[in-house]
Amino acid sequence: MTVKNTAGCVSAATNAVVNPQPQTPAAPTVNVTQPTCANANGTITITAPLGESLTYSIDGTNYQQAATFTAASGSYQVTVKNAAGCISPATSTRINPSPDIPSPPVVRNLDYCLGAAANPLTATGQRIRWYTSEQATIPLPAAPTPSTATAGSFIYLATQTNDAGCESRRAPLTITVHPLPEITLLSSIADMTVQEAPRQLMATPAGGIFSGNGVTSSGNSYFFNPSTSGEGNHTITYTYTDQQQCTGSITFTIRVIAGTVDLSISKKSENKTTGSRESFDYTIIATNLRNTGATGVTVTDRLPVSVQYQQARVTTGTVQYDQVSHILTWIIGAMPGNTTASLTLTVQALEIGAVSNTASINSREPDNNTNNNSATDKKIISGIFIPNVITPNGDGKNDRFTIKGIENYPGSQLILFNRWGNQVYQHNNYNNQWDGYNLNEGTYFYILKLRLPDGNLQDYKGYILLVR
Ligand SMILES: [Ca+2]
Ligand SMILES: [Ca+2]
Repeated sequence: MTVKNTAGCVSAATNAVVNPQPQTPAAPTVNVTQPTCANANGTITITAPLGESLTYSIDGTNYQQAATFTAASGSYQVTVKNAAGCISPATSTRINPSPDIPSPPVVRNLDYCLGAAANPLTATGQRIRWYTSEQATIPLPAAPTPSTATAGSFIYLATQTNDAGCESRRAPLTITVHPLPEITLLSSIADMTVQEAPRQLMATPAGGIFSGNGVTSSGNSYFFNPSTSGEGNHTITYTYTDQQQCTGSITFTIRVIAGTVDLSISKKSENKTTGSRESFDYTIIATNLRNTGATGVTVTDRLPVSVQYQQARVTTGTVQYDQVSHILTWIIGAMPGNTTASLTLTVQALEIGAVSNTASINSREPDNNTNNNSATDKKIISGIFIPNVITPNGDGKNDRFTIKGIENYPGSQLILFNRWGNQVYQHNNYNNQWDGYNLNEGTYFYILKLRLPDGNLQDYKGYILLVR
């Protein structure tokens, strides 16, 4: 450039350069990614023009070097500015509203007891999917059925998916498998005898229920009663349900055995002179000598044929009499320790002579002293019977002149005479030994001088026929 004044003088020249007009960038080309189920925002990416000196804006105000914008739903004017500050025409673009994401489905935590049956899980929502963890990428093929084989807690997660195909966040469902209550039996399982007192049953945790043969309860207490269960092995179950409604149980066995007892019996006939056809009483006393009870106590008495049963009265139990076998059975049943029971038996004497009668006692339990389990009474039915024939032929019948009852009158004298009045036999303490030895068949006359208990003699006279 030069300057010239009015005198026409021209200055030295100064160089000046005018640059060409800067270029304005072209309207940008954009690639839009719309919001998805997974991404609520879309993205706007400028694909051209690109260059290190260019900056980008989607609002016309704020420019950035990065060519990608994260953008919420809305309309955007995308421009490019070059280093000269020239701004391109705007390219309009639009980010769609983000699709609806459903809320997680409604699930309910579950509690199980160890080993309990379980059903497939359920959740409330649409198109439920199940996952084993938050990280799992592939849903389970079907609703899972939780295992109750091991105690502990674990989770499954559920989603729902709406009609647009958007899947919710995962809702965790906690499954807790509770262990069963651990039960410990506190009471003894030692053998018991039938007559033992009931044993209290105890286990921990307390508050459960005992059941089984022989088990009784009183309030919250349980007992095992061996007299109810009887002998044998008895299985008892204790069942306890805890706060989680989990039930545990144990079973155990108590063996009930027959304990030993010591029963005794006494038998005494009435102390009175009794003749044939007269009645008299026996008193039978059964005693339990131990302080433990006996069960199934029975007294047996086979009456001799020389007496006739008339009646029986008992303080306890029942009496049966068999007319054929002559066996009297006195069923006492249970007999507490240190007790007695008595039976008064009335009979009629049928024959003269000694009547021996034995009664015996037994119980369900073994008796450890059987020496006192039977008692015999001997009673003399007074009077004598003198036959009128003897047949000493060795056949065992009437071979001797047998005077029934003579043994009860020691010192009695027997004298025999033949038909001519000659004495043929004499014995001062006759004991049924005369058999007509050395005498002819025929009729003989006898005199029996019976020595009475008071020492006096009573004479019996008559005829005896001797036949061989
Ligand atoms: Ca005994
Ligand atoms: Ca004979």
